[in-house]
Amino acid sequence: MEQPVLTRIHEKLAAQRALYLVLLDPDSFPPDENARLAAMAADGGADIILVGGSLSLKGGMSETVREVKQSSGLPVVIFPGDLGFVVPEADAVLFLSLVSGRNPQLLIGEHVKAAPVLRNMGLEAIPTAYMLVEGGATTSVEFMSGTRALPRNKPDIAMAHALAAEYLGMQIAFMDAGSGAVSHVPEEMVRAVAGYVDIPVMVGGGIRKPEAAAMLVEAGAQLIVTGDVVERTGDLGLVSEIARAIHD
Ligand code: 1GP
Repeated sequence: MEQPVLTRIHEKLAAQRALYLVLLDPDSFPPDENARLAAMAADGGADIILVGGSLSLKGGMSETVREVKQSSGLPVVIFPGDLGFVVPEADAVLFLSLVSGRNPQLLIGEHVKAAPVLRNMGLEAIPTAYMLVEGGATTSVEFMSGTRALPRNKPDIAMAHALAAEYLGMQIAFMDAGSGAVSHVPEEMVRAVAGYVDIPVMVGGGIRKPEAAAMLVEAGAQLIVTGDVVERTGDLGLVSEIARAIHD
């Protein structure tokens, strides 16, 4: 299977130390407002737009993805809570396995349902290990998935999960403290995991400041995700500063 978006990620990582992914949630804003935020993110230096979330109460994935893609000119990758988020307008989908949990539905069950749908849509699947990390509050992912987060003070547990995911063939290790987390994934955990696996480490959840993004990249994160801070502030200056902190 061809993987143009994943290939592009690796090409960019050969030239710059990390990439900036901005997450937009179709439940937060209507498509035109998300399109405006996506254009702002692109101006600010974002590399990829993620669209998705844990729950979809309002729908609107197709319109959002179409408008976000058009306004930003960036690759749009779905960050799915479930199969309902998958639409053919996107460039790729994070094919997430919730490896920090022990819920078989989120380790293989949903994938069996999703795989033929992705194939029929011609959507690139990026096999991604999703590791939920304690962030100081109960997250939507924790509640919806019925799984526990990895303890934030146990880097060894995170290391073993990421390595197992790599050995299972997953292409990205995504450590997420969940949207709006009080505390982002600890620097020490990122450093430990990034030094232990060969696949790129993605980090998200509770990253609100350029300094935090820079510190996590310094620790070895190659893909940094912010959602909440972009949605709440819509501030081009702040997004540009975060992008610079990630890239430079
Ligand atoms: C959540 O990692 C993403 O899954 C983004 O988190 O909204 O806290 O930036 P924030």
